[in-house]
Amino acid sequence: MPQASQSNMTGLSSLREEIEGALETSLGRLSSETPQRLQDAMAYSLMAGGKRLRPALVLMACEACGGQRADALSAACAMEMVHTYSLIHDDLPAMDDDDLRRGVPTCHKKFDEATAILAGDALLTLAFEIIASDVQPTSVALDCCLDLARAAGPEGMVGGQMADLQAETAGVNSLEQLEAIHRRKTGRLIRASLTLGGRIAGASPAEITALSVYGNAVGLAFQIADDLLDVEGSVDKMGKAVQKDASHQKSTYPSWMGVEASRQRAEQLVDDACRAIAIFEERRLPLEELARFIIARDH
Ligand code: GRG
Repeated sequence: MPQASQSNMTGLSSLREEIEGALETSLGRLSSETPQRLQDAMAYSLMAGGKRLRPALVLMACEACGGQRADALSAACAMEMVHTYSLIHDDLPAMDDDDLRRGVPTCHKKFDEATAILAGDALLTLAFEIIASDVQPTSVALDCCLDLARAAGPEGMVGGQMADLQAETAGVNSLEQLEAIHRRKTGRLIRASLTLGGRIAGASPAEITALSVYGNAVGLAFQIADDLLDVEGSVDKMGKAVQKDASHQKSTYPSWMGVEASRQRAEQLVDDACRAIAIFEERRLPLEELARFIIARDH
């Protein structure tokens, strides 16, 4: 198995440039009907950097299934827009109340709360507009919209965020409950990134299943890595506050099973993910490398 270090992610680095360009272009499509302040706030958060993992997963899944990357670029941008909306809203005083995100002041700090709420709303809706208008044929666009709505909505990310907020006061009673929250809050969007890429490539049902199994495992591994980085990471590298979980006595993988067992669980999940994509043969390699990067990263 190839080892992913912090620096050998050439695949991800070059995709990142392509994704940044496509994101710029997609914002450039907004007309003067969109108030300038709203455009500025959307662009501020969307273009503030970030690892671009979800759009990279869309593109890699598309290529793993034999599709053309260019056909999946709009869906990749849409996925990053939904992710960025979730970060903007999560940072608001009513939720996590964070001042720093992606190494810069959070959207509501740079602008104001109302503008940040609207910038998040605008990115979420623009994502669906982009898929509906750009993905061909229409039946595939519909499938992509459905996958994304189910992943981001009440049974997915928004539901997971609600459950997470409730758990802050009611507590978490088991590791299974913690996993169920994470599967919805972060896992579903990661899984949808893969199925969107697959659908655009015309993947078979077996290929969509393989991508979903990989997505579930990688999504959970990503969350465990995020919990570990909150314990061991630095503000400089992460571009956001760290050690927030412990100071809020939040249930996390390290708090349930300790740092070493958490790391082992993440490694086991990545192995499971890599096994699931064996059907893609040589074309599985970028996805395999990304899975290993997700738990080796320092930000
Ligand atoms: C507000 C509807 C709503 C949902 C919020 C995703 C989320 C749900 C909250 C973010 C809080 C958080 C720290 C979640 C843990 C995992 C996560 C999503 C981290 C941020 O994603 P990265 O590391 O960020 O991919 P970049 O900046 O690299 O894109």
